[in-house]
Amino acid sequence: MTGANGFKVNAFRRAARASEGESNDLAAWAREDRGRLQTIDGIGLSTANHIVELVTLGRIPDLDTLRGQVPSGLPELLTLQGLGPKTVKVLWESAGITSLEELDSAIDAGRLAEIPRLGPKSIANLRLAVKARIASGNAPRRYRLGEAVPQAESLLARLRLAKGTIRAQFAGSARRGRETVGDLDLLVASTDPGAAQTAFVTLPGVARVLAGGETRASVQLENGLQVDLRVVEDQAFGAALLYFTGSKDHNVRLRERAISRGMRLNEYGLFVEAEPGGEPPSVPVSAHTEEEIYRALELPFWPPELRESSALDSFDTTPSLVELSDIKAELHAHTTASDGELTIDELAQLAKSRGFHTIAVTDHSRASAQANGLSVERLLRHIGMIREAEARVGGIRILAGSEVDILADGRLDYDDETLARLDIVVASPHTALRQDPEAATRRLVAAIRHPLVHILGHPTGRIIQGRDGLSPDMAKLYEAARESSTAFEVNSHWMRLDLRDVHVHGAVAAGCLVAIDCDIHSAADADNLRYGVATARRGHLTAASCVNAWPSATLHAWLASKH
Ligand code: DGT
Ligand code: CA
Ligand code: CA
Ligand code: ZN
Repeated sequence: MTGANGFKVNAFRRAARASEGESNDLAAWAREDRGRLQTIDGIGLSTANHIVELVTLGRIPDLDTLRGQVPSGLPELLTLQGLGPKTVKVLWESAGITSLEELDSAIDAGRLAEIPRLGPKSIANLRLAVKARIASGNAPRRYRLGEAVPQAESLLARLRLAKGTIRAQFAGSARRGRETVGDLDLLVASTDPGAAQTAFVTLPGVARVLAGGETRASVQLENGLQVDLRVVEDQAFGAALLYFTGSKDHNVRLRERAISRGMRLNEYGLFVEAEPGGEPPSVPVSAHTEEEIYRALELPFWPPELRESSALDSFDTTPSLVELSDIKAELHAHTTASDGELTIDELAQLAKSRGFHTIAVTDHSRASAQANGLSVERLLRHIGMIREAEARVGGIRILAGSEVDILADGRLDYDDETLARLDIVVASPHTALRQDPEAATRRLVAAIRHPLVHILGHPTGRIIQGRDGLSPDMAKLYEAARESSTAFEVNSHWMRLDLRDVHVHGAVAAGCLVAIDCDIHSAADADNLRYGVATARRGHLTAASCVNAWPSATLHAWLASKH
């Protein structure tokens, strides 16, 4: 908007994404060892200096200067569908528009018609975007993965019934398994694009149509979520899926790779570059599947969860990430004894129906009084009932466990003698989640190193879009966990996803074990496993380091090693 050099703008974007995806504590590097910042792919000297400023001064002087050059309501306009920096600049300079409200009244007054860059169709689409934003309370909201994915699947189920549909899939950040998504991106291969379009805009739950065209449409659902649809030919579905899965960064790198091999990659396929003076070839080298395109670019297939910002040469072969079907045990579940909805038997049946060999009953400990945590006496009786249930149900190991509170000072909520009676101990922080990083580090390290603890449950206690939770020095936690063979939980609930993806990556790189669990309180919670698995995959977790993917004997040997 200020006319800055595009390469410089992109360098900042790249650095922002690189630091967002970094599992190391960049603030510590900025204070102690600033040269190390530049070892991160995407961070150069100038952006490293700005990170140091941000950490040491609490602000970036250049950014303050830039903010001073632009009206404060203007950057928000960039978050509207269809508005890029060049158009926003024109709106500002030739129509004096500096905020959403001013844009809204300018559209209503018909004042945009005189602006050169904007045709009637763009103005109509912009009007819908502005009205939708104002209707949704002015905030560009992001939706949590577990709020968006079920929506995507029910929309796809209906689109698959439309005449001419061959395949249909969701792409975008939802497919990459990001913890929040800005909008949904649906892709349909169809022999009858008109039928797909009609089916789309008349889907139940659609509140308004934001934009339409021959092969594309955008709608807003009643809950405010925006959904973009692309209809493509089946022959080019792979290329479109690759393009719309993103991330933009990954796409840019793939395109560079194609160019370096004399090819051109776009949403329609991978093409051989035209001979000088010749016609561009209309038949792609590959376009039908993503796998073919990666192969033609001489790259291993990149799982969608890894398509964020890593350089393309980070793998020689496809990393064999943990998969949903690898999970054979649930190690964190509650029953009616504390705050769960299921009985021990119902829980066991649920786990059996998923093909699991083991289910751990881990009700809350006494400090979680609001969750009806168990006194020592109740716990001892509960262990007896779990043993009886195991004998009664059959065909599955039912472990007697506890989700024991980690008190603010790092002590556990039951004494060691009580804990020693259990098959599995999940230790979790539930209170004092605002304590300072040093205290949080001491607290969590103490729990990790406790000889009877197997799993550190939802380690930071964060709630996505709710609370930040603890921010311990993760490197110290990784070290303690590796030395004591304690696993970090990835809590699969889409409000938690804790550990988060970048911390899973840090733990995996440090050689730690990870447990992916659903923290089951009701039967539906078991369906959240996919989000936990996606988060773990974003953190490069393999089945070998995931305790829930181990065969029964390996899992039980690890559990027994803690006595
Ligand atoms: P979101 O919706 O903010 O959570 O994130 P995405 O990644 O789903 O982004 P979205 O919905 O804007 O676009 C979906 C994908 O389409 C994106 O990941 C990559 C591709 N794409 C969209 N616009 C561009 C673009 O201008 N350049 C490139 N290279 N790719 C784009
Ligand atoms: Ca999206
Ligand atoms: Ca989109
Ligand atoms: Zn729990």
